[in-house]
Amino acid sequence: MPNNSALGQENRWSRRQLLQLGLCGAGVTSTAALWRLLNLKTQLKVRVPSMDMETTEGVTNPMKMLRDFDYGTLKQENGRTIREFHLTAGTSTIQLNSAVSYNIWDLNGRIPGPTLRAKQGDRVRVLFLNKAGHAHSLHFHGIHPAEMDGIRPIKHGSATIYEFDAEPYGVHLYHCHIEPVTRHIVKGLYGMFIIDPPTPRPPADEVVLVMAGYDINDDNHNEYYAFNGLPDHYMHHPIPIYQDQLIRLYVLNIIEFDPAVTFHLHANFFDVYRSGMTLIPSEKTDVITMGVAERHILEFAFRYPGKYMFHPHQDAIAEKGCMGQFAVIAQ
Ligand SMILES: [Cu+2]
Repeated sequence: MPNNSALGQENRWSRRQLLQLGLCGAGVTSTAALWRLLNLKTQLKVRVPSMDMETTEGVTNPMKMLRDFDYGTLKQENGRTIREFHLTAGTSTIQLNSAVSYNIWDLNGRIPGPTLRAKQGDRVRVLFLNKAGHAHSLHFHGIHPAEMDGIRPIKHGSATIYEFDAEPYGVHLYHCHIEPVTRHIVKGLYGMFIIDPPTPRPPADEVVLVMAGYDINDDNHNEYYAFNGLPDHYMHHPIPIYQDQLIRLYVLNIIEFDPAVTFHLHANFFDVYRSGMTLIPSEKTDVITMGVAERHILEFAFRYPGKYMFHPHQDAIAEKGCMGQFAVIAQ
């Protein structure tokens, strides 16, 4: 395949072409903004490698979770778009490694829970059914009335409805808010909640990474860590992406008991959209610090094929399972 991406053409655009795109002069000067505008202008076709989905099954399936977005069911009511989601809490056992299993609470039979996705301005309706044998709730990050804040316990066998407007756009999250919250999160009740901006972001291969910890002996320290549910999974099954393809990572840190972790990408730099709440990146770096519940959009493309690690640069955490690789495929 010829290299026809905006990234590949970055150095070949003439001043005249840039003027045509309005990129010269006092306005846009950053490389990131240039890529973004070129993307918008050229409407590049996004290529996503096929993946082996058979690597794991059931509650933990990190390969499936990478690009699995739940857009809910669309309904029209009184002239408004309603986006209805169904979330059921249950119980499961996961295998952290060949010797260690751990009892968790799951949402819709998975850990992390589904990546919910709406567009700014939609009415979001979440039907929550608790079958997890203990009182739970779903607390969404975002702007909503107090009665929709998800701090009221929903008993086992009961259901409730959370309904609010999707705002503001960004990368948000939801999680159980029943005390001890640390315990309810460590045992699996969390997920990402993406609200897309009114004007869609440029085309990209979009990938979700949720960083979490497991405190299996209840000592308020994590013994294991994971991206998307399973320790070291992407280390042994690297995530396939294409060379020169814009990658849009949605990254969430939901690791309890550690005050903050970083996310570091090897052999590259990424544009940061803090909390996903901007359309213009605020910085470019190769390591970013996230406190608990912080999340960002990180955008990058790889110039060279090969395998590249990503992990927190708290290497003790990386060495306990929060470790993965991208496998960059030549095109
Ligand atoms: Cu809970």
